Amino acid sequence: MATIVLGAQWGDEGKGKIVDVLSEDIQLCCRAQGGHNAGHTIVKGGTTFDVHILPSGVLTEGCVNLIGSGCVVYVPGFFKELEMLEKHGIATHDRILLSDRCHVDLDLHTRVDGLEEVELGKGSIGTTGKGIGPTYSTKATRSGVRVADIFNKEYFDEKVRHLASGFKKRYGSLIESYDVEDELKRFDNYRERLKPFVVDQVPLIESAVKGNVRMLVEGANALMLDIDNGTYPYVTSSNTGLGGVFTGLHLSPRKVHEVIGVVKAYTTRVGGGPFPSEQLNDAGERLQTVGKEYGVTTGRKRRCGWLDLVLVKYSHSINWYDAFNLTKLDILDDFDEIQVATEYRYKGEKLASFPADLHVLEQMEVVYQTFPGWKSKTVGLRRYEELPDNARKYIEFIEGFVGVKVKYIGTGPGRESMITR
Ligand code: 2SA
Ligand code: GDP
Ligand code: MG
Repeated sequence: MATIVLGAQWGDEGKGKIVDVLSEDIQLCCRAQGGHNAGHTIVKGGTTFDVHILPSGVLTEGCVNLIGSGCVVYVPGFFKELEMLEKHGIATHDRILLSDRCHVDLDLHTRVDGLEEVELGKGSIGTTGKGIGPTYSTKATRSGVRVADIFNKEYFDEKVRHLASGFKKRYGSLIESYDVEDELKRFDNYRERLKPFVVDQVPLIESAVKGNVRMLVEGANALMLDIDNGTYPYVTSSNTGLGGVFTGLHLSPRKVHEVIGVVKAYTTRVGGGPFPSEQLNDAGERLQTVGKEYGVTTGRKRRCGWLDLVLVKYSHSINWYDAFNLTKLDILDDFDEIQVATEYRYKGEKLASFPADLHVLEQMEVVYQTFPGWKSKTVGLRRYEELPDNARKYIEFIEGFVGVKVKYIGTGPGRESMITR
């Protein structure tokens, strides 16, 4: 049976930390979608680890980690992360697996990612520039290459040359300096190094399910970045919600033990697009600086705002969370007042849910409820009873509003700074 951890907002809720904590009791930790656009930070024994394509169970001895078929993989990035682990004395062989059905994110895709951003101009999505959109695009148009193809050199080279010549026609001089032969030569190098990590995921998951292996699935990005359910087109190019787990991992929905939604105690978003509860004021700046809200992959400042429960409720109506991990509660410790978005109004009417129409999102009014702050340190607390009254009221309001129990509460970046109820 699988426990699934999913981001409930726009990402960077702190999925890496809870996955690391839960992986202690887990045999197989999996990623199902996304690529090295993700940035998951784990603070363990005073050391900070950032993983991008590797699942956050990699630091746990005895936990095998799988990059599932729905992911896109930038091979040089994969090796870079392995090297980072090896530098810390963490074993990689036999415990990191890569599905042969993953699509390969090439340097070619990265080059084109940048160009599509430039073309979009003002309405730019603000991608991580890691080639994610172009790789999922070539997957959808059936012109991409998969990890399995890497091992059939002739076929792989021909497919990549074909892809490159198509892109050269489309982008002309803009990608003149891209040399496909250079990229293919690099793959000659990777081929043998990559082989020991590659698996056929289908029988692997089948036997894991039949053998009652304890599985943990780590969502990357988050529901509001889901290509179907997020704030399209300001989204990533995969299904970051619950659905993506089943297609990306070949896992049956009947084999799910629990879905845990990770909710930051306020809201952040990195990149362009609508953000109803964004605070372009002192409160937003404070959340950004106190919360150290910088992108783990790109270093960009994250946009910040109050917790938006209309959004979290919408997220729940798609992912059906069994429990929440509320993170970064400690970041609110010094605020006199804390606001929470509880209603959207458009042309005088209350909206029933998070709207799809970007114009409505732009014009609607956001209604907030104000809570008194707790003005005392929660950093490092580990028992619910130790939390100040106002912090507990805040948590219980969230539970009541969305109808999901807050089972885990983050009180600091370290794995030990967690309240479990
Ligand atoms: P892309 O690169 O095509 O997936 O970008 C499309 C949108 O998805 C957003 N996105 C993210 N949002 C939050 N966190 C992400 N990971 C990094 C982190 C982000 C970083 O952990 O901090 O370092 O900037 C992530 N990855 C993609 C992206 O901002 C676009 O809005
Ligand atoms: P992810 O993409 O969801 O895994 O989240 P990120 O790792 O991108 O961003 C979350 C950041 O918050 C990381 O720097 C974490 O170390 C940090 N973090 C996670 N939980 C907590 C918490 O409860 N309190 C504090 N102060 N930091 C946290
Ligand atoms: Mg992140």
